[in-house]
Amino acid sequence: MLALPPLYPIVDPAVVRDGRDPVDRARSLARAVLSGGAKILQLRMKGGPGGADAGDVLAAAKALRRLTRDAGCLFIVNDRVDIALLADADGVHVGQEDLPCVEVRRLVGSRRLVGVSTHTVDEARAAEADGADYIGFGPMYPTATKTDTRPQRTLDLLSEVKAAVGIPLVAIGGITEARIRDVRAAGADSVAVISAIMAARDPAAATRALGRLAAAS
Ligand code: TZP
Ligand code: MG
Repeated sequence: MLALPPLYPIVDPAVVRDGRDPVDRARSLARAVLSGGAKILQLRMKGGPGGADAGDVLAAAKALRRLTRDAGCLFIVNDRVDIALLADADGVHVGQEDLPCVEVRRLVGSRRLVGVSTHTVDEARAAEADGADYIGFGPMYPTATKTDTRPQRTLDLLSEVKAAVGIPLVAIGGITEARIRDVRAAGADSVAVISAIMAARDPAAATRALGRLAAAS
């Protein structure tokens, strides 16, 4: 079975609006996360109205692929199977509203990882049956990063979902230093973090601190 690093940082340049080009921002955030010791990193750059152009997402993915490869870090692309393949990512992460897991697996083959966001025991079981390598589960706590989330999940439900599947579970949503211990104790194999790293004054230090806590709990 896949052994996921206990901290799963997600680089989302939209969380920090500093007037810089989003590709530059993604690159410098990824550098910081890697210098903080990340062993897996996901690029999340949403498209659509007000979002990133596909060309920018591809450019960022290619840049992050180079950086993660040099650092010995797994690289996952959110949503976009095409961009994951073009950038030679190690995997792709899809939600319930993206392409179905079975079809994603057909496209990426067995060599790349497929992660699927889930919110219920049934979704988690279906993701595993459809060939996912790991599941995301959340949102565990209030979050401003994703506005179209399902209602907050409980730690008890996390434990139930973890017991229902044999693949690793990554908890997500509002995870901070103060919350890592509870989420890990409930059964999360890994914790995905966006704003507690992206919006930190020092994203490298935040990654290091969160990574240490995640590994110790
Ligand atoms: N899926 C469920 S909650 C969430 C996603 C992508 C956002 C998590 O971001 P943050 O800033 O760590 O709460
Ligand atoms: Mg998605």
